[in-house]
Amino acid sequence: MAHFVAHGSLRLDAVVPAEMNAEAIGFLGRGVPGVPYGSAVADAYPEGSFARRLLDIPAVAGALRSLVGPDPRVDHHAVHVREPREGAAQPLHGDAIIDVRTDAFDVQLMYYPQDVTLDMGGTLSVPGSHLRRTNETDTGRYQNLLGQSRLVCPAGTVVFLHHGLWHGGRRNDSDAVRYMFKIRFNPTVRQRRLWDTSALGDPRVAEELSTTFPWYEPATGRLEIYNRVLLWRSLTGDESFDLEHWVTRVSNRPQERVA
Ligand SMILES: O=C(O)CCC(=O)C(=O)O
Ligand SMILES: [Fe+2]
Repeated sequence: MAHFVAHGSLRLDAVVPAEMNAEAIGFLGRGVPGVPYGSAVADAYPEGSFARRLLDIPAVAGALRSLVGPDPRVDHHAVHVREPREGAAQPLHGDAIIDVRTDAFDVQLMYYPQDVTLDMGGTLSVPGSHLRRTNETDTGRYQNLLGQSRLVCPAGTVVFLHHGLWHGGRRNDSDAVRYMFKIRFNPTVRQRRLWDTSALGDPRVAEELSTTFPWYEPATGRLEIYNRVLLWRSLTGDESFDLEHWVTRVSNRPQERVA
C-alpha cells in the first residue's frame, strides 16, 4: 500500500494464466459492450464471464480489495488498442477529468493479455504524479519526463493505477496489435485499513512513502510528499503520521481568544 501511495500504481506480473490470455486475445479485438455507470461487479460481470474470472484471480481480487474494499462499483470499462505502426502516441493525461477528493480514490485495472515489448506501445506512466492535480489532457504537452515508465511486461500482467496518475498509450512501432482491457472501479466503502495492516509500524513504510522521483521540482516536489502524508493519514486513521514534520508544522489553526 505504501508503494501504491508513493508511486500511484501497483504491478502484478503474469498473474493471469496463459489459457485466459489466449481467450482474451480471441475476443478483445471485437470490443466489449459497455455496462451502465455504477454497476455492481456481479451485475456487470456475471459468474463465468471473462472479466469475472479475471477479478476472481486471488492476486487480483486481493489487490482490488486492499485498494478499494469490498463491493466496488464499475465506473466504466474499455478495450484499448494500439494499432501496429499507428505513427502517434496518445497524449499524456489523467483519467480523473475533474476530481477534488482527498480522502478517496478510484483505481483503474489494466490487463495486458500479451507480452508487451518496448516497441509495442505499452502504457507510459509518470510515477508519483497521481497527487499532482491535473485535469485530463492538460499535461499532453509534456514529453518524456525524467523517470517516466514505459511499460514492458509479460503476458497476463495486471497493473492497478490511482485514477490521478499521468499516463497514455505509447506509439506502437511493432507489427503486432497491442490490447489492453481496463476497468475503473469506484469504492463504496471508506478506504481505511482495507489491507493487511500488520506491518504498519515497519520502518520501510516511511522509507517507501519518502520516495522521490527525478521529475520532481526541488520545492514543489515536496508537495507530493506532503499530499502522500495526508493520504496515508486518511488510509490509516493515524492523524499523527508525518514525514519530516512538514504536515504537522502547518496544522495549527490558532483561534483568536477574546478576553
Ligand atoms: O492504451 C493505453 O495504454 C492507455 C489507454 C488509456 O490511457 C486509458 O485507458 O485511459
Ligand atoms: Fe487514460
